[in-house]
Amino acid sequence: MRTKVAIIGAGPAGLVLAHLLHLEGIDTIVLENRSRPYIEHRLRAGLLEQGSADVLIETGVGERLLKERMLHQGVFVKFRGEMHRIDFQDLVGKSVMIYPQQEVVKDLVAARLGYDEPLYFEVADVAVSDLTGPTPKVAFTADGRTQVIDCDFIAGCDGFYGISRPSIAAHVRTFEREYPFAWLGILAEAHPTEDELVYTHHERGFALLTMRTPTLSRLYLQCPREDDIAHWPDDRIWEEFRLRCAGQGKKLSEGPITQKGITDMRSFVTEPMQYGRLFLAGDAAHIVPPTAAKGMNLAIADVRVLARAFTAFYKSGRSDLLESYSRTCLRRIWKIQRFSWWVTQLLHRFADDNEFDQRRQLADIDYVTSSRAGRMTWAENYVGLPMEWE
Ligand code: FAS
Ligand code: PHB
Repeated sequence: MRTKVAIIGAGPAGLVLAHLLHLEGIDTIVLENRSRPYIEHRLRAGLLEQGSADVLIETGVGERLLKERMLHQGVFVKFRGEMHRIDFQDLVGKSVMIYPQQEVVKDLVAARLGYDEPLYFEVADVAVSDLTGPTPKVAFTADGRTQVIDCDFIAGCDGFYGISRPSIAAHVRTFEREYPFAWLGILAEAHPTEDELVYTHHERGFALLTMRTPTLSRLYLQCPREDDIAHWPDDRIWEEFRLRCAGQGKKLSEGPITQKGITDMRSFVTEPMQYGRLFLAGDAAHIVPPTAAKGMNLAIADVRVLARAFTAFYKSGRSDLLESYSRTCLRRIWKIQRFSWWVTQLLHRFADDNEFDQRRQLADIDYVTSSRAGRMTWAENYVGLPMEWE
């Protein structure tokens, strides 16, 4: 098998990259180790920045997004039981939207299969080799047969637990921060409590009210790192949300819980994001705590940079953008790592915080919500920082 760019992983990074390269006439093969139903129903991110949505809309895969997205002009921050709105339109003239990651994946898989380019599901034993030569290879097993792809480049879009980053572990450095808590997330058949998201600081712990549709709510609460979902029957979950979300604002909207799970949190960056002809993108290269809703948006930003670099290589014979891929991505990635860490430390309870730290944290939230400059820093980071060329 032969292609220009072999893409490992059919998440947002791999599928957006494949789509952008298709539009440039650059052939690719996409390898995914899960089934199509699995990746199209896996509950992940919910919030898209305008920049990410624009990529999908402008490249012809945003029709359903335009119909079904829930556009938001701001968010609420709640602390001491008081609601404070951060108005994105007033502060930065932009908005964000709820359009679940699995819907993005469905739209891109449909497009890929529509223009009939190779996308292999349920592959196994993916392995890369010859990364520093002119023809790197990707071996994999599909339908019991081992196959090898000869290619010009490999895009490692296979997420945090994929094989791409480990394949170049000897040639990269990683930087990590773990958090002393996790998120318990639920999907509930209940209309969203408020029209916009509510980020809540409470002495019992952080809570976030978000949504998926006008009749489906997505809610998260901070829980201990090693917590077990078996310890959280539905009535305990709702009781905890009622306690943390008490105060100003509408009464918590409750309903049958259809999914629940615990996600751990980390900040993680790989430098550089490339070795030889292998390029890492998205979660394969970095992870942010989900607090600021940046994971999927960062993945799309990485492949916008990578697609421009591949296009310059094939259209103009330029390799400079490929050589500078990591540097271009990492400058923006570290700013978004900072913001994701900042929102997480601002709103979560840290068990080892003494009374000074607890009062300092409340003053921090009070400053951010009561000062226009404070609200502006939240708004300009949250709606999406500009890409290098913007
Ligand atoms: P992905 O992990 O989405 O995609 C990688 C793909 O590669 C997967 O389909 C995987 O099956 C495949 N793969 C892995 N190993 C492979 C191999 N060896 N061979 C072939 N294929 C392989 N982000 C937010 O912004 N907001 C959120 O609320 C949020 N919630 C999350 C909840 C959970 C439980 C998790 C795990 C992540 C969450 N994220 C959230 C982050 C998430 O949305 C990621 O940032 C986003 O999926 C990144 O996209 P990709 O880089 O494409 O990686
Ligand atoms: C989500 O809808 O899953 C979501 C939204 C905003 C966040 C985190 C998660 O900050």
